[in-house]
Amino acid sequence: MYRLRTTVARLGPIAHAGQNISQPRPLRVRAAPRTFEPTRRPITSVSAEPFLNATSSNYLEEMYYAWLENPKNVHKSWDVFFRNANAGVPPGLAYQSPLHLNGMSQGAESAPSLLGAEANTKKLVADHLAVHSLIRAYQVRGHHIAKLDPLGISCVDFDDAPCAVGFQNVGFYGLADSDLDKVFRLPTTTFIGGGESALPLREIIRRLELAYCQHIGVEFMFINDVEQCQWIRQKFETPDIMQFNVAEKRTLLGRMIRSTRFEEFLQRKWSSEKRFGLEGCESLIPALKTIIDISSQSGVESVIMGMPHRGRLNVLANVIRKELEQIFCQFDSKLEAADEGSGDVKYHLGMYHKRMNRVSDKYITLSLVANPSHLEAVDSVVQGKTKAEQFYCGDTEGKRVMSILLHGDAAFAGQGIVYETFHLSDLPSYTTHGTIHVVVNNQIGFTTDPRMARSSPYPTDVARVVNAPIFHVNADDPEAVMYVCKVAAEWRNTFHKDVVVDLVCYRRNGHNEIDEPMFTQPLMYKRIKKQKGVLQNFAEKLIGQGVVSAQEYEEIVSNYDKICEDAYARSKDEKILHIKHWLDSPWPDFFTLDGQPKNMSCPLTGITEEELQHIGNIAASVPVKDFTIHGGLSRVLKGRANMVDQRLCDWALGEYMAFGSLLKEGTHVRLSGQDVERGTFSHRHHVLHDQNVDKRICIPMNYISPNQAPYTVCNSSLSEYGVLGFELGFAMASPNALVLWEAQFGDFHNTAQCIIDQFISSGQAKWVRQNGIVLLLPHGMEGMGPEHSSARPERFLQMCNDDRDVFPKLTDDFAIRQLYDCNWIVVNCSNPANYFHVLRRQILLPFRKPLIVFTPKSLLRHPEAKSSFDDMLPGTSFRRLIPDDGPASTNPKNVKRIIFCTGKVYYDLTRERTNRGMDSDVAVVRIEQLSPFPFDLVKKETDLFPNADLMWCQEEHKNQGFYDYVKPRIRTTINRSRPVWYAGRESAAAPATGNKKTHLMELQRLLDTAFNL
Ligand SMILES: Cc1ncc(C[n+]2csc(CCOP(=O)(O)OP(=O)(O)O)c2C)c(N)n1
Ligand SMILES: [Mg+2]
Repeated sequence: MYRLRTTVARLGPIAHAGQNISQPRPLRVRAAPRTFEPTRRPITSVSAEPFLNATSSNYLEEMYYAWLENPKNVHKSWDVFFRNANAGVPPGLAYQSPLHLNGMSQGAESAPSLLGAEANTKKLVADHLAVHSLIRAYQVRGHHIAKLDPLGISCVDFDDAPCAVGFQNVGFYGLADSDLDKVFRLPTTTFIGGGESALPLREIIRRLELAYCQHIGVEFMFINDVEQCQWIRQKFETPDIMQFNVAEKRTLLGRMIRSTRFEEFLQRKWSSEKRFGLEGCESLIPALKTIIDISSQSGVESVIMGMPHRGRLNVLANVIRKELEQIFCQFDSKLEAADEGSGDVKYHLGMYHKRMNRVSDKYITLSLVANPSHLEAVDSVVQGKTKAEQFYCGDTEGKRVMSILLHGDAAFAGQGIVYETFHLSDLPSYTTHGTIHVVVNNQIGFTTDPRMARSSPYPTDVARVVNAPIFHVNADDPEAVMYVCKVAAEWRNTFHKDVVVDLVCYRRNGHNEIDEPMFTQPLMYKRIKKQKGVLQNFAEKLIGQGVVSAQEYEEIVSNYDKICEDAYARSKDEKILHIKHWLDSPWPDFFTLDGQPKNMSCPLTGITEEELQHIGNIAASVPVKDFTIHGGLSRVLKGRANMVDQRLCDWALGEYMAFGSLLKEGTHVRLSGQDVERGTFSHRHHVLHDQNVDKRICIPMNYISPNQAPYTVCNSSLSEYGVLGFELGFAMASPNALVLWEAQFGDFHNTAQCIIDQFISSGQAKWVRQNGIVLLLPHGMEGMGPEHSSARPERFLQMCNDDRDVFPKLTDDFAIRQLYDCNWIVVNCSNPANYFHVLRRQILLPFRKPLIVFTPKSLLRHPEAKSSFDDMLPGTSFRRLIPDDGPASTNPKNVKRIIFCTGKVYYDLTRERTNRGMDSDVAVVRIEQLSPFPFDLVKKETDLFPNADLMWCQEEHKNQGFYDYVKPRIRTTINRSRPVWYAGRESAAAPATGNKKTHLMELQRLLDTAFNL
């Protein structure tokens, strides 16, 4: 094998050299005479071996393999050539004309007959090469002419790339009609021979047409891996490979009946209700079921699915097997909502169901992730959830848990998140070991034609970036669909890589059932109206084949109709809608049986001195032997060791303490985002790199305790939308993990806005699903210009669900109740201890809420922004508000002003206050938890300083930052008895100036305002 590789490799450059100088082969008219050199030209290094061009290299490889097996397998001329090449004869000299072989006389008198022999050999080689090219053309471009479109109107534009296949095009390859009955040896890169190694050209073409140009179009030749290509060829080229027995056909028919009759039932009962029906793509249901059957047979126990609106109810009913009455009752407008939150419409809700798979006889769990209207947004969420399930069950190769993503044609091509998700597919910390993508390609997006909706020929071209094979299939041929899905599932379970099934279909109705498609696609819809239903066609076919009788068929149909009718009758009894029944990720052990928190208290979050010391020591050391770290890093670790000696923490060490202690307590911690391993600001260094050994790394956090939970820290791809969605999905799988996503700078979160708006802030209200994801958003005005300053706190605060005008009832458990009621928690910690506590609280709470943390930049190294171990010991906890603890607090009646602030500006304010000698006049109070707003603690402060005026100070511009959120809440707290003044930057369009001097001037101005009493 090694010898083969090296020889072929050695031949490679010659081949290319040959290609460079050889003339392009002229495009021939049919059966044009072939031009061969009648005599050998003088040998030059490359022109002597013109057969070694790129097209023929596969043929050459063939010959070479055959020669390796036995030199007699090939013509003598090849034998000599390979012997010479193997012996290292330089390019151009390895080839010897057959004329000169076998000790033949080179006398002038024998020349004419020998010349004829040479010409024959060359023609033989050239014809084989031509046949090989033809086979290859089918493999590469057969899908161009496959009959994929049930309507026959497809306008897939291949930019006029020629697809010269078929009997009529043999001349293109230099073959003639007279060659059609000649027998050609088949290359090993095809399986059309079945058991035969040679076939007449006519049969070769016939078999290739069957394999590549019927109802299945296979796109795969861009895959670099030979084994994978061969695998696919074998699946589609092997003669008669697409065979189904009677039982399989009957199962398929049964599934088609369910799929079709379900939509018809809904149409009959609720003709004017939106349901985004599947009509025109009914074979989606058997497609998914086939994928699930095959996957279950190969050991998959859990399938996580994400899908858009189209056919969703049908998938719930017939794939996941949600009780029909639960679906039907959703159409009842009088149904009362039983759960908290606003709920969502029926075609967005999720589902989780464990059932027996009849084909494999094994249990399988199916879940459909709830999703917003935003098409494709759920893609990376599904991937994250899948990854988490794989992680928690130790499925490192994706053999037990897998994902299926469904797409619409317009959305798959149009939405960038699709591309971002594909790019996660092969990254070690993000791979789910292969996703099966199914595209409902109804050749329309709402009212827009594909030619206006994408620039690529197929909607699926985006998948080519990861070399995923793409199987296009005419969805009006259920057997072809079933076969393709079987192959897709086998592919995924063999290679653990993504694969795409493109169901080319049509949409029988408008975008929804009340839309009129004739306004915009009149001709298409005239055609659709004439289109016979796929079930009808298929049933007729099977009845014709005697697989099922007409009577039997009618019976199966009426049986299913009755099932629907009975469920409909039962659905009338449902009076209350439980969104909880539509939960995609239940956490049964975390909640009580009713889905409530097990208690309403949160333990204190401090840890012992020993733990602090131990984790600190780990953070300051390299826990493996013979590991050379960078000199600069040695200084960082030394600095940490010094801090531990002094019982101090900076921000990075505080984070270390939080993660380390949670890990020690058995909580998995996963930190993901761009450059998080080192930290954008070079402060974290959670992954150490050996300076002498390539790729040798050490993660000290995994050396805290023998029984600790694993720590995952992973630099992500440069994507926010994709990666945040992924982490949200990861956090969905289990409540017992601290899952954090860090933005490189806070403002970059806006490219993930869809995940924040549609899932994080409103997910629980819509889908009664809790999620404890943590967003770390570096924020702060450091004079670094508009792009890196603001994590846009105003946006997060504006989406908080607490009422600014209502002063809440202060009960003993007010703080935790408030957390329970909120849609998310927004904090801006001013010191490492508080950051430590809020991270730990996130896990120790008896419920889960998303946590938004504005994190610092310059404070990472600010000498004052350090915390003592004392603030992290048992008995300590997160401080929602940090009161002034200086001179002002000792004589509160004399205090003239309370400045409320949050985050880094606190340090500017206290420095300025001291500089001005106003420590007794002004109290500076930090609000660390902005939302839910600490009404109780703010009231304490305003009560404490009765004679002080109130001010909110922020470094952000007035129309940004925290002001608009905080001010009305402070006013509500004091019953609007005092004004709340503002010190901060003026309103502006950009978040910050790009000019350092202006920045400092603005800062001074706001400090002047703050202390202008
Ligand atoms: C991100 C996003 N943009 C716009 C829409 C509005 N919209 C809903 S369906 C639809 C067309 C979708 O077409 P396609 O993906 O082909 O799915 P089909 O409805 O044809 O099954 C559009 C534009 C949306 N839901 N999400
Ligand atoms: Mg569409």
